Amino acid sequence: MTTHAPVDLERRNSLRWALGLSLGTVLPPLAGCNDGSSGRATEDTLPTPLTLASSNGKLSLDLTARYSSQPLTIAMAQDPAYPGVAKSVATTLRNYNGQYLAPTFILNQGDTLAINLINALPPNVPNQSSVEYLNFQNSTNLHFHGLHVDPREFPAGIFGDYVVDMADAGVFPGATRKHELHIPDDHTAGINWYHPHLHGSSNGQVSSGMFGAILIRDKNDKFITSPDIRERVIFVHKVNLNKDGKTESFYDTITTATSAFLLNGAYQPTIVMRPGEVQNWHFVNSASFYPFNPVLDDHTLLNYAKDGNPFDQKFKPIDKATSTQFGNQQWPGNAIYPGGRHSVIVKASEVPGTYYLRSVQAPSSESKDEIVARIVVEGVPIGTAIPSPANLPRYADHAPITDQELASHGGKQRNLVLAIVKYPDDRLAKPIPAGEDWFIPAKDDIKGFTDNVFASGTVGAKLSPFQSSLTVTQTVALNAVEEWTIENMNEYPHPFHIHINDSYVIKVNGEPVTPFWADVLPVPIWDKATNRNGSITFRMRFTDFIGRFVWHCHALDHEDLGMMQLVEVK
Ligand SMILES: [Cu+2]
Repeated sequence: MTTHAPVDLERRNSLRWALGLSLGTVLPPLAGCNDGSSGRATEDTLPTPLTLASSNGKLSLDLTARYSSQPLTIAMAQDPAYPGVAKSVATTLRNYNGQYLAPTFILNQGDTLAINLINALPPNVPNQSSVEYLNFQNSTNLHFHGLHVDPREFPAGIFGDYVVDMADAGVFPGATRKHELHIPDDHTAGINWYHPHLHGSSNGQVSSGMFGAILIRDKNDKFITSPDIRERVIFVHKVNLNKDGKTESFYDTITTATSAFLLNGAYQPTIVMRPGEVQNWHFVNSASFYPFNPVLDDHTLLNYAKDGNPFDQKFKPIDKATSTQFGNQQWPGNAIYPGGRHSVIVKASEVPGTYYLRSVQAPSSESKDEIVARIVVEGVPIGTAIPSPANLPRYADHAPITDQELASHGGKQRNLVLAIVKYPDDRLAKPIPAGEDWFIPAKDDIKGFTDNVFASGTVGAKLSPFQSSLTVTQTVALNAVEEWTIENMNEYPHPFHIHINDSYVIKVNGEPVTPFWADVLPVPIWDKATNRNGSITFRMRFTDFIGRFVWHCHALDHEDLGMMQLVEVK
């Protein structure tokens, strides 16, 4: 990968101070090394997160959750036209380090990431909800989505990728938590991200803007070698603002109108490329519910990694034709569901002009086509070669999981299901545990959510929501290899996510697909005509780490309402 000289010392030192950065380096924005002599007339307006890199194997910093105020230009309609109708809104939102865009961390394999998570949010507001566990909107914690690291608090007081907090615990306003993560020497190179994961407050906090990227580098990675290839982290996000420009409560996240997509906080920004230029984009969907299904007019996006997992030395081309089709299935497998990441190579047309990046409607999606960015191709042509997919790195722990390996490592099969059911329903476990509110009461007047129970469970057994229970529902032996099938009882492709270990997808609706590694999987929807649940089947290696972590729906509103369960590896 490209390396860059650090920014000048004075600026770096003041940034270090402002960031509470004790070990590590502030890098200039991720970029290729085009020097401005390219004859560009148009300004590139896609915001760039600050980039912090490890030095001597360590990145150590304070990450402070607090409110900050900034104007955001947002549009409420998903506009298929450019420019869309947008307005500037004064917002006051929870985010990290007082910036709408949190820093990107760059780490090498084998590095240590030490974070002092400081909760500088104001006290929790009592009685925002009659559902007790939704009253901790300013308590928080931290998840490192996509990292294969220790999930425990070990030793005492030092937290790994630990999210096993009760809703009324976690990191309270005024409290701090120390995280220390050791990235394995053979960790996959690619895009991951960090965000809060406290049951009940994750949707409000992530919606507000509490998220940032983590790029893992592999020094032996030969895929991108040209310094002319600009790398960009692109968070695709939607906001839910109340009349005061805030996202205060869980209710604000589901009872206010959802904005059109913002890219790194900007509405329909302009990305400038030279004719023939190659760029490397990492899309991260940090929206709560909606898929991002990218199509660039007159171009093919060369998808080379899903969820930070490089494909097996080939590209998956993304264009209008592939946006609704996955193999022979009508399944939104090419769309980026909440939590998911696509890394793509894009080579600008040789023909100067304006092209539009769209999020097009995915199968089984409520979203509409919208223009999310303008791509202006201008200036002096540059004939950058497309990196060869034959150079995509391979990792031993992401080798295909064969039938033989599965059989020789336990090979347990589990059938799980994600479900929203209307209360009461015989499929739900009964009775309702004392003191647990299982569903949104009608008196809270939440359109569409009243009496819905957001649950999950084992196929053939009763369903239950997570709520405040920290009961382990699946126990796995360390080093086991298992095959899990996740079913979906609804008409929304709940994006299944499991922490710590990646999934090797082998089947969709029981039909074999070209296998691939992922950590966010939209599960095909329930089929009305045949009354059959949709399903996805994958294999997992439970290597390296014991401890408790979660699997859940990454539509964070569903997660907060209970569509989550605990797994323990021991
Ligand atoms: Cu869901």
